[in-house]
Amino acid sequence: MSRKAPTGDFDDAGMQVSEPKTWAAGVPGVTAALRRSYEQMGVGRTALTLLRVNQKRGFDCPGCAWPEGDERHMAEFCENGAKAVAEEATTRRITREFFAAHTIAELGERSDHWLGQQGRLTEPMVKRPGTAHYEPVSWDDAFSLLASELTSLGSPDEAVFYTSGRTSNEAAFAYQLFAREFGTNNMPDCSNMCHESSGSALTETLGVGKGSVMLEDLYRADLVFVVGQNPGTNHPRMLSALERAKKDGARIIAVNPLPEAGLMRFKNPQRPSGVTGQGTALADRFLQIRLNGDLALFQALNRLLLESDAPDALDREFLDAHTHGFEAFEEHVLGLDWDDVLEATGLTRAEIAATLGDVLAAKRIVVCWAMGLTQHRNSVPTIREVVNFLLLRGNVGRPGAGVCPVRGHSNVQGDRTMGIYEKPAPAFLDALAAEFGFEPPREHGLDTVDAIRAMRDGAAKVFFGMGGNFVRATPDSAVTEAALRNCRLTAHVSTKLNRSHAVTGEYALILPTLGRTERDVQESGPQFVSVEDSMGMVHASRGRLAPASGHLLSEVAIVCRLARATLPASVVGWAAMERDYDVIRDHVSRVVPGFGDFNARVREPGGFVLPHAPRDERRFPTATGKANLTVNELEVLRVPEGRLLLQTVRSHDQYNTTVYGLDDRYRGIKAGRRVVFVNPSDLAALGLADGAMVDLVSEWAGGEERRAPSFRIVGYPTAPGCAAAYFPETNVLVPLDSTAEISNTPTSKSVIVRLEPRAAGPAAD
Ligand SMILES: Nc1nc2c(c(=O)[nH]1)N[C@H]1C(S)=C(S)[C@@H](COP(=O)(O)OP(=O)(O)OC[C@H]3O[C@@H](n4cnc5c(=O)[nH]c(N)nc54)[C@H](O)[C@@H]3O)O[C@H]1N2
Ligand SMILES: Nc1nc2c(c(=O)[nH]1)N[C@H]1C(S)=C(S)[C@@H](COP(=O)(O)OP(=O)(O)OC[C@H]3O[C@@H](n4cnc5c(=O)[nH]c(N)nc54)[C@H](O)[C@@H]3O)O[C@H]1N2
Ligand SMILES: [Mo]
Repeated sequence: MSRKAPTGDFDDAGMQVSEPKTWAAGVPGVTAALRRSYEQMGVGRTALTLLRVNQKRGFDCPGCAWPEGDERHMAEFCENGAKAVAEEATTRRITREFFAAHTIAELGERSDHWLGQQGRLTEPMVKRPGTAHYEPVSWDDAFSLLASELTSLGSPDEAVFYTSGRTSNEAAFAYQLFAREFGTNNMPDCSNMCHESSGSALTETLGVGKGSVMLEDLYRADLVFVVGQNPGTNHPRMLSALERAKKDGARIIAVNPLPEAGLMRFKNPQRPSGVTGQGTALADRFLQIRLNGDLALFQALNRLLLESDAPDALDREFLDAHTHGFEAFEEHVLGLDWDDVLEATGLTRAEIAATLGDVLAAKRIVVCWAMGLTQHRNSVPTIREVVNFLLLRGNVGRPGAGVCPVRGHSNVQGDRTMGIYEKPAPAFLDALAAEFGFEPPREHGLDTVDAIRAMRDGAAKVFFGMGGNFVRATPDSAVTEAALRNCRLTAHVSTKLNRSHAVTGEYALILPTLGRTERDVQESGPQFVSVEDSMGMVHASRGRLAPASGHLLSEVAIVCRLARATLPASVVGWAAMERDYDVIRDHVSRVVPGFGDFNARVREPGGFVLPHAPRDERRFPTATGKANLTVNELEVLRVPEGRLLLQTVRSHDQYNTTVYGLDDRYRGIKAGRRVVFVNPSDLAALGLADGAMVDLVSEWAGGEERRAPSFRIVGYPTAPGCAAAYFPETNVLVPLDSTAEISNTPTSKSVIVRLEPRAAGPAAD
């Protein structure tokens, strides 16, 4: 079952391990960012590009979805945003000679890092049946191939249209329109592996699957929880917001198995004191929780709130007027077993009681979270319990308080708003039908995990990826790769080369596209696109750099031409949409609520904010018409003797499957990625030594095992019983069928593993 890992993944020969850092950003961050930028694009282009990131007339940073706020610094970027930009604005190029020199099989043996380092894709390429190489193909021939494969399917549901979250609103709207006119809702996206659990929990409880706070709310909060999130690496600009919140009097509680540097102390590189001084201590309280302990923690806090005799422990008025389900919730939570709580969280009762003290002292509370909460089997119940916690004290729908799921990809939230969803709401489909005059399919489509199953089983035969790196981002690498190879055609719209291009169907296409940083000129003139950040702000993004090659098409142009080739009798004006993106925005303004007058409002500096009923008017568009308090069973995740609970995380030098470099500065790792972080007390108990080489073997129901070979143990202050290693190298350990209840998100943060000592050194298996 387990395919050999690519030999290129084992480039750790010079690895060095040192003490983890206790603070984030500051001068080393700026230096690291500039070094990468100079390497990739030279000094002049670096200055030109970085000055335009996130400016009101510049482009949206392709890094993360954290909002920009109204006052912008000269350089509104962070170290990792700069790396994301450099990765795209690089001056390195992949030409047809490159593909002639490397077989596809050979590319499949290279590491993610090596593939990304080759530079930007420059022209469309095809792989035909029985050939070992990609060859150049004209755009027209590429679209004809796609059209003929799509139209010869037995049913439109045999096609899968994946989206990664960098796609603009305009491209996303056109793309889902094409898929639905073609006849399918098979639109899996990266969100299925990311914040799907947040969307599911928030829609059920509050009626809107998005965050309910704006930046100003963070500044006004008295207490901010940062749960299951590593902002120092993944949302560095959030640290400035936390710093400001603190300056205005907020306390910060970090809940994490790892003492992440960015949560502990922050040196703001955009202020003189950040360059020279000690920086700001961020977390006032660090709850070093066990993996998957958060449901227990929040339920325990809820029990303590219910039992508290502080007069204002509960916001009775709010609960009476705006919530549903209090009695059942109260009865359930009062039965919570304290032994279970202590076992699940690994915290002491005193720590939880002290946290309650912070909570009772805070009038306004915000809870922020990311992948540490969303990628477990019980993620949806966990996030519902967080909502219970906020509702008890009326912390939703007023200034300084609310839910803050911090999104990943820079437009993942906007893509959903534009209809990239395998389970579209009937109202959305009605609006599409009314606007365009065709009947969209009503049956739900395939999400990411179900799409893999369908391709594996031969029920889906064409895979089309709008961005992303499907085979590396998904779990169970061997199964996913086999699923893709089982397809008749695999096609990827991409800026950079990645492993998915090397795992092909009978036919395969690489369709190279413009990035955010580049000028997009169509027949009617220069175009801009728009994105929605994590807080529901929509704004324009304009690239200024010359495109990486004269052969690139924008994502919008690719969709429109694909649609014209595939649907000759289409009722949609594809040519007009390609010519002028205002035409797309006019359609959006009539289909998607909150986008009225889109073309005018998106041209305002800074853009506009989308309506959010719970936040704006304490209106909860749920099934009950109120905010729902929910009953969530606590099942303690028990790890068998001699095993550890492993989470798969990002290093400081990667963007998901794009590996910028081999360092993880804050965690003290240099020049290597095959490391597993383990608490020294567990090492002692397991009889293993820091520095030893082990295989990670995951164990699943029915005796199934999966192996990731050759990891170096790093003794590290993670919570006892818990371990951490980087994704995507460890995706092989997560079975396709191990997913979260309701959201179907792979359980990338709870993998039971044993560490098996290796006899010799790091040779590939
Ligand atoms: N530079 C950079 N920026 C990025 C990305 C990137 O790869 N690189 N990726 C983008 C994307 S798509 C996303 S979704 C975000 C991801 O942003 P994060 O969610 O910050 O990313 P992870 O590395 O998965 O980190 C998970 C964090 O949760 C903690 N954690 C894990 N399990 C648990 C748990 O059970 N309970 C608690 N309380 N904590 C837990 C981990 O220790 C870690 O600190 O970042 C976005 N921004
Ligand atoms: N084990 C484990 N697995 C995980 C996670 C985890 O924490 N652990 N995290 C999950 C999460 S949160 C996410 S979001 C997914 C990410 O899944 P994806 O979004 O599929 O993966 P990325 O690595 O972000 O995609 C990188 C590729 O996108 C392309 N690209 C970059 N910019 C553009 C652009 O502007 N346009 C187009 N068309 N293409 C572009 C480049 O070719 C690049 O190689 O991975 C998930 N997988
Ligand atoms: Mo994500």
